[in-house]
Parts: sequence; structure tokens; C-alpha cells
Amino acid sequence: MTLSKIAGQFSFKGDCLDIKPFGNGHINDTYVALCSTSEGDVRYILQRLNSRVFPNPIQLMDNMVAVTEFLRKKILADGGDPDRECLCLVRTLDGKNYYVDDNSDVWRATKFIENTQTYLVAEDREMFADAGRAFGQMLSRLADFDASKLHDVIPNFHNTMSRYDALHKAAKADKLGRLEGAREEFNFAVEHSYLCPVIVDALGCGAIPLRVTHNDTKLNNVLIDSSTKRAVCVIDLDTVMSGSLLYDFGDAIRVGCSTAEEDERDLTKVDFDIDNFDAFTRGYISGAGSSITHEEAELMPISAVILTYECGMRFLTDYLDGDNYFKTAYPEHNLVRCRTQFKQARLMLDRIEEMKNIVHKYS
Ligand code: ADP
Ligand code: GN1
Ligand code: MG
Repeated sequence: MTLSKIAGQFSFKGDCLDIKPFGNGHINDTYVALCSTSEGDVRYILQRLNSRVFPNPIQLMDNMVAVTEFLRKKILADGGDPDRECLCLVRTLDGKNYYVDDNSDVWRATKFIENTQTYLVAEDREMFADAGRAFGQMLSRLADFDASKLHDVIPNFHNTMSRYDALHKAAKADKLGRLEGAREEFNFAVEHSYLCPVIVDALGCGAIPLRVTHNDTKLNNVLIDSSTKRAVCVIDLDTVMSGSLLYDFGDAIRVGCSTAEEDERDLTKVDFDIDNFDAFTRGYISGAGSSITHEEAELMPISAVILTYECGMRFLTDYLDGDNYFKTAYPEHNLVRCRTQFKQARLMLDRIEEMKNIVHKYS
């Protein structure tokens, strides 16, 4: 089916003039559709959900509908603008929240939130602090959302022990004979395996609470106002599930405190920006409010190391497995990504005491 036929299934305003690829997501196929109406042009985001990553896209859409409906009410109650601060699904002509095409692929559309952009690297410290505020605020807005209503779309998504096991499985199979060229990275994963149980065990023994979390808080999953450079809307709600606050905090630090993009080949450009850590921590704690427990706060610094290490392992696993999960542009892309993550994790470990002091300052 052509893209324009897919677009024709949704109740877009006016005539659809153009559809082209959009954004830098690693998972879904994202397009922007431009439609002409008598009142001017209107844009929509059209996405084909990745069926390998999300084997049950209908459950994912059920989650997204429930979460956006809930958030819209909260935003209204807070005096905000739900059309700007929350994703707004566009229904199909027959009133559904998604469309299933002839290949059984699931498509969805949302209103394009105009005058916003996304960043792969934080350019402005206050912008990153405000992204922290937005992620923290989302966590607190979802605090009374009934987690039992959410499907576990990817079980064990941030279970670092499972990610470690998956890496070993991929290394053992070594399908493409890539392990030898990635030996240093594999050894790094093994040497740091003491990180794997930290969050899993804290959740397991009840030391920290299970919450409804976003689980994919990288910087380009928050739309930033192009004029004010402040965070407008948290997007990419595909992985909203029950989890730990530490997943959200740690993953955001992973991306936003790096001085280089996730796939920078020149590792000398990869540094850890501790001032960005300070800014995000301040923003996140202010957005999340008083709900962060003492135990969570104690684990916040190490969570950044764990989530960065975990992401590096995921890239390495995908590299060894033949690049089936993340979108790649060239054969070593996942290995290059793994290297930036492991360098970043090492840099963070070197500065963990300073990170602890920063968290204490704000909590
Ligand atoms: P992926 O899961 O592949 O990362 P996302 O849902 O994050 O997909 O979307 C990819 C990109 O599309 C985002 O990083 C952002 O740039 C853009 N985007 C998504 N939804 C919207 C929207 N409603 N308005 C404006 N831009 C959007
Ligand atoms: C993916 O969907 P996107 O590009 O925002 C991935 C995250 C990784 C991230 C690494 C569903 O995020 O978990 O941390 O790439 N999303 C999924 O950049 O696996
Ligand atoms: Mg995304």
C-alpha cells in the first residue's frame, strides 16, 4: 500500500500534498504528512510501528490511548494546553486509533506539534533542565494511573540482568563472526556485570517502588519549543509501562550529559558534562515533586551508569546478532554506538562522588 493510501485512512483535514520521512528514531518508521486546508497547511505525524520490536502493537496502542487520555485531563486540570503538551492521536475514517494495513503492519497518526524540534545532544543547559522538569512532571502526573491497566509491551525492557544474559547468548552464537572484533567491548560488559542486579534487586526486595514510567527518556523524545527552547511535550509513549523512576532518570542522563551524539566515531569527542547532570537533576527533582524516596535518590547517580552500560550492551548484542533491532546505516553502526555508551559509563563512574553530591543538593 502506498503512503498516500495509508494517509487516506486517517481523518486528516484537507488534501494530503506530501509525505516524507521525519525524525531520528531508531525504532518506528516516522513520516510527516502535509495537508492543505482552506485555513492553511496542517501537518501530521504518521508512523508504522516496528512489528519486530513490538510484537503486540494493538496492546501498545491500548496503552497509548489510556495514557494520553489520562494525561490530557491532568494537563487541563493544571491549566495547561493538552493539544500542545500531550500527543493527540488522529482517528481513522472508521473511528479507530490505528490502521492495520495489508501486511498486518499497524499505523498511527498524531497531530504534529508545531514550532518544536528535537535534539540529539543538549545544546542549552536550561533546555536540558527543562526536559528534566517535563519527564519528572510526567512521572508525577502518572502517579495515580492504575498500572494494572497497562500491558507489558516489552517484558524485562530495563532488566539489566536479562540484557546481560542476552549479550552472552548473542556472543555464544556469534552468528556473523563479529565477536573477535568486539572483544574489548564484550570484556567491558563482563568486567562491569556487578552493575546488573542493582536496580533489579532494589525493585525485587521492595526497597524502591514500581511506578508508571516512560522508559525511553532520551532527549529526542521530548519536543522543545523552537522559540523559547523549553520542553513542550514528552513523546514516544510506546514503552510507557510499570518500571522504576531510575530507568527514566538514568536513561535521560545517558543521552543528555554526553557531549557527542550516540553514534560518534571519534571517542575523543565523547565527554560527560557534569553541569548538564546538575541541570537535569534539578529539573527532574522539581518536576517529580516530593514523591522521590530516599532510596531512589541514593541510587540516582549509579542509575545513570547502569542505564548507559545497559544501552551499550543492547547495541553490542544487536551488533553480534546481525543488527535486527535498532535501525543502522552501516555495518559497524551498533558497535560504534556501543563504544560511546561504554566510554560514557566509564566517565560517569569516575565522577560518581560528584554526582552523589549534586543529587543530595537537590533532594
Ligand atoms: P521512535 O520510536 O522511532 O523513536 P518517535 O515516536 O520518537 O519514534 O518519533 C520519531 C521522531 O518524530 C521524534 O524524535 C520527533 O522528532 C518526531 N515526532 C514524533 N511525534 C511528533 C509530533 N506529534 N510532533 C512533532 N514531531 C514529532
Ligand atoms: C530506541 O525509539 P527510540 O529511538 O526513541 C530504544 C531505546 C534506546 C534508544 C537508544 C523501544 O529509542 O530503548 O535506549 O533507541 N527504544 C526501544 O538510542 O527499544
Ligand atoms: Mg523516539
